[in-house]
Amino acid sequence: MWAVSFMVSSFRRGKRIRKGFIRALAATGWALVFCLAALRPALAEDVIRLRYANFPAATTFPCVQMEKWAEVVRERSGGRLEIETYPGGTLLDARSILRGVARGQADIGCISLSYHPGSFPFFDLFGLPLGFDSARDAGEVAWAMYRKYQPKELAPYKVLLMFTCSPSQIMSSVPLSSLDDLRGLPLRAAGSLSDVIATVDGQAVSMPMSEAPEALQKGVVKGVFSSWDVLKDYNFAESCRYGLTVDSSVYPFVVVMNKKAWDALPADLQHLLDDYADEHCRWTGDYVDDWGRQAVAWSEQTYGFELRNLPDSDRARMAGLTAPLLEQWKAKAADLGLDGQAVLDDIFRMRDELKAGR
Ligand code: 3IO
Repeated sequence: MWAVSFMVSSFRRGKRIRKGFIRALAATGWALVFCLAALRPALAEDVIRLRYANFPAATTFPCVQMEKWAEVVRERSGGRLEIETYPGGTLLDARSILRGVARGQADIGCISLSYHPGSFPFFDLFGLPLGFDSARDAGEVAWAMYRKYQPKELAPYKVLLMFTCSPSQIMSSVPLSSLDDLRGLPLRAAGSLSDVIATVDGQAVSMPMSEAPEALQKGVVKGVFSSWDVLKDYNFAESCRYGLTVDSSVYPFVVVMNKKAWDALPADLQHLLDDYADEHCRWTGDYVDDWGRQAVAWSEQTYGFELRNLPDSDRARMAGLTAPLLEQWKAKAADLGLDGQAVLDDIFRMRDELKAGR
């Protein structure tokens, strides 16, 4: 009998101990939940996920800046903004990103404005020869002009960023040393930069950069008119063993966001993105300028890439031949109700201030 009563009492004591243990466990659990809530990145439902579409290969500068931006906004938002990046046309390709962002197939998209002839009459100007010697300066001025003139062509979007590539050069599978060597040479370009090639009697073949590797491989083009970074990032130096430094125009880029997606963001996150924009545009310009120089050195070492400089007399000739493109742009600006010369004066003033500051 005594044995049975002992067993019952110890069973009750055990039950009490077990109850206490469960309570302590629950309390610790709740404490943990509160701690995690205080230490955002927190509960999954707080995180806003945005889809960011990009067209060129992941190695290229437009995608490098995308990853950098995603990382910075995740950090600065304490994990509340999560950017899902889609490089290399994995969500939308070069020709469909702009429409895709407007329709909400992507929240954010990186656009090379030159791929949309006629759609960006104001920013067509930034693909013409404006005398910039770096992406850093060209991008800073483009971004400043966007904010000052707020061109209607970008009104359907929230513009997050603006930057450009470095001044365009010619990389080719045939040796080049003068402007005359460009006559009839099929070169990959786009938008205003195709107009530049046409004025020097080259044969511009317009296509997005993402289609250039195949065109080069098939021999549809004999070279590329763009900045040096692609020699390495697309391995163009393998087929383009010759470079001609012409220091021509830049390709302007814009990073746009779907307006509804933007309006749905909490105000503090909107401010976070706006506050970071200047710094990021400058970072991108510096990155591509520096990377382009490294790409030339790499191409020389890896493929014996040969670099020549367009002679001064040809540079002057090229400037003369392309000058009418600026006049044509001014005429189009007048149709938009803009004083084109005033815009150009603004650009040149800011360009020279930046040059003087260096
Ligand atoms: C460019 C575009 C995609 C990837 C790398 C790049 N480097 C320079 C450019 C500019 C250009 O040629 C273009 O088509 O936007």
